[in-house]
Amino acid sequence: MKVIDLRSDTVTRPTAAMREAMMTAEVGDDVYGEDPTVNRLQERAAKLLGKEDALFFPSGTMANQAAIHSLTRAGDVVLASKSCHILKYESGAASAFSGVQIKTIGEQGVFDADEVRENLHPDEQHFAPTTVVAVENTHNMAGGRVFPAELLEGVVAVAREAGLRLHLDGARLFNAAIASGTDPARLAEPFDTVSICLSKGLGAPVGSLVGASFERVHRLRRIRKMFGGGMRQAGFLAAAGIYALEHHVERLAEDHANARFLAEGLQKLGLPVAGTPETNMVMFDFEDTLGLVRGTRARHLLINPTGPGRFRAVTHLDVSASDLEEALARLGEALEELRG
Ligand code: TLP
Repeated sequence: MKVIDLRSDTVTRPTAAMREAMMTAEVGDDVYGEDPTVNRLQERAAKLLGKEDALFFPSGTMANQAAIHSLTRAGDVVLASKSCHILKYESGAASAFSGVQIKTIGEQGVFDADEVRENLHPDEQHFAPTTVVAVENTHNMAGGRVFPAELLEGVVAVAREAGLRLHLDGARLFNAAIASGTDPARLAEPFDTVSICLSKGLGAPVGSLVGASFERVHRLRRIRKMFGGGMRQAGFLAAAGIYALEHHVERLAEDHANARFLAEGLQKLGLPVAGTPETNMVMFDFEDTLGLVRGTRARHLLINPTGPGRFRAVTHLDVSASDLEEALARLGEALEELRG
């Protein structure tokens, strides 16, 4: 029985054509800046993001945390959305490595200008300075939600006026770009640092980048080395990333259509779905968390809970519409067994 894996879009394996690109990549020592394929990827990413430069990182976590490190000083407050990845899923790195406090604001992955304004601390000895606003687009725990452009505009205006810096966790920025029909550079424009992941919906095995100014990328290079992310013949990985940027961006629309199809199917099975999926994630509820995990696993269907009674199913390059029909059939069986 074929395993259908909806745990995340991180589970994809490189396609044959991507492996070919990796195998034939020209490489060099990237710590010396001499890997031509890494350099090509960085130039390409910088251009796509409308930034002066970009730097290749081994993971989205390191990319985000290096960016935060470059934007803050120990003791600063970073404003971010509830359940944001930088706080919830990065092992406490922001406090451990940068000594910053992340304060969460808003609901469902988004916040507005007023919430930023309310959290600007007066310049007085009792208060930790709020220095950064971090946005996650699309927002993972809000079910792949796109940060609404009109809200972002207000947030950016308040942040800039108060002299704050802005970071974008754009692990799934291309999903946001495709779903909203907006150029990724436009989505990235207000931010000082923008992280993107190649190893999520884009289907590369490894790799993230941070786009920023020349000056900041210079700083990030040192931070990357300090965090242990200076890689040598990384061109083999960068080649997969270039392939992904060339061939796997437009097709994200398929994943989004598949997520909507899946959401409809889940609803037909009597599972409440949290809103209509905007991108490639479907959040749904079922009370017996462990029961459903066991029932689906027994049928070679992998879906992870994100908390008690809440599940996240993610569509990606390695699941087709017919795999999803099959997934719904297996889920239906598991539910029948559980509902008795
Ligand atoms: N997200 C993973 C898990 O860590 C939850 C997933 O399966 O979705 N930013 C965002 C918004 C992310 O969703 C992720 C990974 C990262 C950063 C970190 O990327 P990696 O895993 O490359 O460190």
